[in-house]
Amino acid sequence: MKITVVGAGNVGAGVAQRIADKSLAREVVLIDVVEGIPQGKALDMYESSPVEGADVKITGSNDYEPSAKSDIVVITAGIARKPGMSRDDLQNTNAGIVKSVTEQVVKYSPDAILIIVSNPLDVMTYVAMKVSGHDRRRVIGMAGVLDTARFRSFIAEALHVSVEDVQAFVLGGHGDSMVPLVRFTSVGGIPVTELLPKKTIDEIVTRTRNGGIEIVNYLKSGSAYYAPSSSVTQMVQAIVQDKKRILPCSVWLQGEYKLNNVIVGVPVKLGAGGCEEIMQISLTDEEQAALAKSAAEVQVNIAKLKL
Ligand code: NAI
Ligand code: 2OP
Repeated sequence: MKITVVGAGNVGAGVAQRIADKSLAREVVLIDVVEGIPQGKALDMYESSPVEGADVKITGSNDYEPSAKSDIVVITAGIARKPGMSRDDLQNTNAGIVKSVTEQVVKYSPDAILIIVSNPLDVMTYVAMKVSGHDRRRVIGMAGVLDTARFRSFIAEALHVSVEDVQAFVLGGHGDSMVPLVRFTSVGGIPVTELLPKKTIDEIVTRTRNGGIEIVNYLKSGSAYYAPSSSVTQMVQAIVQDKKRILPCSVWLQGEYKLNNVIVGVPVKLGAGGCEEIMQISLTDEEQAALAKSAAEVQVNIAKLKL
């Protein structure tokens, strides 16, 4: 396995390091436009490998040639939010960046599976899909794993239980109207509604929706990267090890969940083939309406793109 991470900033460097530490690839290539940054970070990571016990070759570059024939490419290039900015405020700048990055990625690694991270996530996944010409199995956006991790950690905190025992998923676009599905949330198999009062669950849903901005308001100079890099790495692991994990990912929908021509988060089977299947579940009218609202917001932003 050869994995390239484009964007050697907070998320990209974290992803490269986690992939290397878990020995998920023989070779990791880190790419960025800023001279010296990917090279320096990659060398620093490589020097940690004797301590971590991971035999992974990690290199950094400002061009794409060293990334040739990658199996997976993670795209984190772009600008991040600062206080007062929404993810949508990043759209014009990041669309240009993701377009040019995808063109290079496809030129050097035509067979790679692409995992998109740059925001606004669902729209940038659309940009990568259009520019690459790949079908939806090979262009997958990361957001649902992160939003679900936030939801799960807040529930575990409220109940003083292990995070491992909290199962949940969040559907929809990676924005304020994402849809945490309380009905499918359980703790050790027990529905969360049996364990927490509605008021607490509602507060956790709201905190999950605002999970990104909560971190931005603390950091001020950028956005979250520890949980995002963990979330990307879980998706990479599912593909590398053909685990067939069921994870919420942003993919192109063609009639699934009564949605057409839009990218939003839905439960997906992730394995060696990328997005191998979209898992369909019946939603209540209220859940369906919330998902449709979230998807409509993504569609409005897709329509604003000039590719
Ligand atoms: P960052 O600013 O730390 O890193 C971004 C990197 O991209 C910088 O090193 C920059 O030089 C590089 N870059 C810019 N243009 C480039 C180009 N054309 N080619 C290659 N590299 C280029 O930002 P951070 O925190 O790493 O976030 C990256 C992106 O991921 C942002 O758009 C952010 O909003 C998004 N994000 C998305 C999440 C999600 O759940 N989908 C979670 C966290 C971040
Ligand atoms: C987040 O939710 C920045 O979208 C990113 O933290």
